[in-house]
Amino acid sequence: MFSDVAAFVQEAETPSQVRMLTDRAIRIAKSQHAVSVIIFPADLQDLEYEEPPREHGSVRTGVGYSRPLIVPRHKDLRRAAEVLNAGRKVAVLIGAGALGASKQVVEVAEKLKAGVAKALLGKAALPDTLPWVTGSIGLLGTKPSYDLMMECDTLLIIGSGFPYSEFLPHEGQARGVQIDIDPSMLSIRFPMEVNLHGDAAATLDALLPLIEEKSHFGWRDRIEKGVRDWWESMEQRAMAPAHPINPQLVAWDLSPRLPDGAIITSDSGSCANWYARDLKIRPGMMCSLSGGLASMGAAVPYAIAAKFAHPGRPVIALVGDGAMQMNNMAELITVAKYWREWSSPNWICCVFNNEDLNQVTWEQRVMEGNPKFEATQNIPDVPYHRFAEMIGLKGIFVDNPDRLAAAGDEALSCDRPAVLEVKTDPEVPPLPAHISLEQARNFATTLFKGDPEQSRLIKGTARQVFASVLPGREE
Ligand SMILES: Cc1ncc(C[n+]2csc(CCOP(=O)(O)OP(=O)(O)O)c2C)c(N)n1
Ligand SMILES: [Mg+2]
Repeated sequence: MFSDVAAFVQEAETPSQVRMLTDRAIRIAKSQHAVSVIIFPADLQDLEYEEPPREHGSVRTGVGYSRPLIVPRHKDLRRAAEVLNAGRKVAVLIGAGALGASKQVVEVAEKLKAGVAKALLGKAALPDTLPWVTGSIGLLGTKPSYDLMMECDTLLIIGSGFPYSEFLPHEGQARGVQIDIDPSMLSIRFPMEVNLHGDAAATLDALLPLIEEKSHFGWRDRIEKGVRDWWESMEQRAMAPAHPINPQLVAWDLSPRLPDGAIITSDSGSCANWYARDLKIRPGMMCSLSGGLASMGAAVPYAIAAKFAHPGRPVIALVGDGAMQMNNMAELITVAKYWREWSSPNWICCVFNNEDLNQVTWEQRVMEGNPKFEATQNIPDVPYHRFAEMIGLKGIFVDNPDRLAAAGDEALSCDRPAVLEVKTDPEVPPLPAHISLEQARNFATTLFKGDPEQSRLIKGTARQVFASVLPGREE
């Protein structure tokens, strides 16, 4: 069960193995940034501990691990600098590997007059308040990130394994440099000219003196205009009327309300789109979600872990109702058990109650051209806020957009953890900024195949879908 996700999985069979298993598990977990699993059978737990004997077939182990600083050789840094210095339209893509290198990424982007797009796990690596940060990339990404990649002549990837090639430049369009601490990730997403195996911050520190400051601003100006236009269209999308509440409005409205130092987690589902696109991260905030596996059910456990690691900071989990029913509701009981131990009680679970497994409903509409299949997609309407009250947390319910801001403020200033349940509209499409024409055609086909929500879809938010593929038409 664990082998898919763990770098080390072993079961202890005798007490004398335990020392070796523990020492190895910890060193592997720390050195490989990976999960280690040791299984202790119940009968072994009843036995006395024994040191391993010094004899054939037995091993003794020691403790300790210090991370090395891995920096590429000077000649390779020079090759990378040559590529970056020659570029006139540089795009940077950052991922989780850039989380400790924000300062260096800003410096390199400023020198190169580049735009920076962020893979989902790198969302907190740079704030969205910088005018040349184009936001998320990919299916959950933004139009300026897409344009950045389509129009650049040079691509610098820092600490990201973002895999979707249709969102990266065409081969031959851009020259590439990549920095990654894991050499097995180099040049596997785009054919790179220079592959740098190294720690992101240390490698950029070594590279920066070799980078020439660019003096032409045309590319940068275009990026910044694209970013400004994008945020405007995000605001319009969030303000579009919906039944009853537009889910984009929830994330849009939350952004300026987020306290400094807030930690945000998201579940997998349509809210991951709003988290990726609408939520504006400021300096000092942290955020995450299940990025590699895109597994439902992570938001509340992640938010609990965040609160144990940083009990004084406000923590907010964004969760779909399907993910609540799957496991996150039960995890609220964990919150009820522990919250009094936290130095600040600010912990919020924001539930998007749309009575639908909405992300998949839309995937089936857009990717497959299938209408909503109600038997699998509809889910029961559960009073999540009342469940919260039942177990001693605060429960807040809002189904009127005019009440949303006040409800958010109430949740953020509460004297205990709160469940903020928002009744959201399942017919707002969580679609990429640039859906392909084929996807749009598939979507149009569903309308003729008898989607149960057909008439509302046609009248309502479908305009948002087509606006992104019909040139010159903004919703
Ligand atoms: C464990 C797991 N099961 C299934 C999926 C596929 N999946 C992704 S999103 C989603 C629906 C999520 O529904 P909900 O939590 O209600 O959020 P919504 O999309 O409605 O906002 C499903 C089934 C997954 N990612 N992980
Ligand atoms: Mg849902």
